[in-house]
Amino acid sequence: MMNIALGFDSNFAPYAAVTIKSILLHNKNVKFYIMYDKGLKKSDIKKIGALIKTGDNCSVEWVDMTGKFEHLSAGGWKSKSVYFPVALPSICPDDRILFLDADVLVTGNLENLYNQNLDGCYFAGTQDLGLPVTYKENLLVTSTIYGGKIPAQEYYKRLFNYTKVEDFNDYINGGIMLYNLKTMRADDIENKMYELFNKIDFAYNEQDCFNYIGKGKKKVLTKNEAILILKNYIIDAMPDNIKQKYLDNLKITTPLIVHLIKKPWLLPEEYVPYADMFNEIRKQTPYKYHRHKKEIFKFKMSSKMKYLYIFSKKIFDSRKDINKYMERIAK
Ligand SMILES: [Mn+2]
Repeated sequence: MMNIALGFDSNFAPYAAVTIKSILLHNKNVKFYIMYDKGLKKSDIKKIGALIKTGDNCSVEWVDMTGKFEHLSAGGWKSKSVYFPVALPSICPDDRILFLDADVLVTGNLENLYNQNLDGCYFAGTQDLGLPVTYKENLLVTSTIYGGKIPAQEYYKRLFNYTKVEDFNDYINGGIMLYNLKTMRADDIENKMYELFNKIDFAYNEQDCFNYIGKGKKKVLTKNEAILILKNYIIDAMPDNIKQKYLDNLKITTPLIVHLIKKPWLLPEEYVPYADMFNEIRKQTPYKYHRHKKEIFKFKMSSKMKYLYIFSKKIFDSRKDINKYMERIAK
């Protein structure tokens, strides 16, 4: 049996359904832990619950997180849902759980990944190839402990003692994380993280906090296990060695887990790797007719200033588009 956790609201339910369906297509005996609060409608709970029931020996535990993080003093703009994964050690009594963002696709059987050796580690995850860009470009990040906006290099120097891009080699992206709950509980990581949140306003929320507390106790997944799909402006600004890593990741035919940080439903006019897979799986969910408003093309009709709305049928996924994309980002 595998435990898999997700947390989302009604805005993300249609995409979470794709993540869940992608898991069900290749895996059986999964227990889902779905964390939610008042942002998730009953109708979505019903739909997602019914979808999970179609899986082979799969079940779901709905975990109501309402009010759970009232004692945490995160910046007012932050949704409390950023803390959902932090609470997993006290939610799931087993030794491990796989947390996935609701913008993730699973392409195969997760058992080997799930059961890998995690001795001495709190968690395993994929390297975040976006943060080295933020660091190299010295972009402003927000952390109120340092008076609001602060250049990334100064923030990571003060907090993490990072001094170069290579220090991010084991900086894990929070969207795909395999937790060693046993070790985390033994070291009381959950409560230590709550204490940290009250002391430090992390720029990248729980992701920064996990990396901070997990120093020396993180395992980086291989590119066959998990990759990220990043936005074009991040790829364009990548240092050469990071860009090479990213391009190598894209050459993997079927990484087991794909995190769509560049979301096909927000950029229907652009080529997004794995968009065709996303669209295929979406057809098999209760949300098959749901479209984000950005997926609806708007055409101006003649001079009468009327608008014609047409559902976008095509997400650019031909070989030609892939080649064009690879050429463009390789520049
Ligand atoms: Mn994500």
